[in-house]
Amino acid sequence: MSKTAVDRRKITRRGFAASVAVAAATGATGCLSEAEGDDGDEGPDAEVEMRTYPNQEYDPDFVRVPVGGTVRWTNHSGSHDVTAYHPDNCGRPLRIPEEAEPWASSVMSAVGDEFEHRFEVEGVYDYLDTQTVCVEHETVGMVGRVVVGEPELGDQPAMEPPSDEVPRTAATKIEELNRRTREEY
Ligand SMILES: [Cu+2]
Repeated sequence: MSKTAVDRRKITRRGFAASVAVAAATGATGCLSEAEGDDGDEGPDAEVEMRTYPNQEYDPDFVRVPVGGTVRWTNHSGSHDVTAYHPDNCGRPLRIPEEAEPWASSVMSAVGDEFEHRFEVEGVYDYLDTQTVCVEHETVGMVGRVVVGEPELGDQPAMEPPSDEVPRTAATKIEELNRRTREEY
């Protein structure tokens, strides 16, 4: 039931974005190929659902986007946020590129609530659900990863083993993400 609501909203928003892009491009050129229409689409490069049911998780927990690409997180169930692993956020350890700006969404509680972030700096980014009280969903392993571009893995704080401050379930997840990231290279 709620799944349907999320899907419909995505489709509606996509359709709207695509039609705006087509109208703008057609107005400028009077002619539009399908490829140009795709370029004009303002939709995200990757989409992630935030779930409480059946599991407390970001789904998928690992996405890749090009440099300058965007990720959209949409709430499926429960309430969650999307917060960069960074000392500015609840004093979490640094697990995003050193040159990148940390971000923190507000808590999203309604089905279909969305947050979008653009990634301008190449690298590996880990994020967590802080629930504004800083650890609640991290303790159940609600963490995810975005790989932007094709970074040199040896330079990435996110590729370090998780420090002792990271709760056990989240640390296990991060170790798994590190394995999967290395396997892709
Ligand atoms: Cu959560």
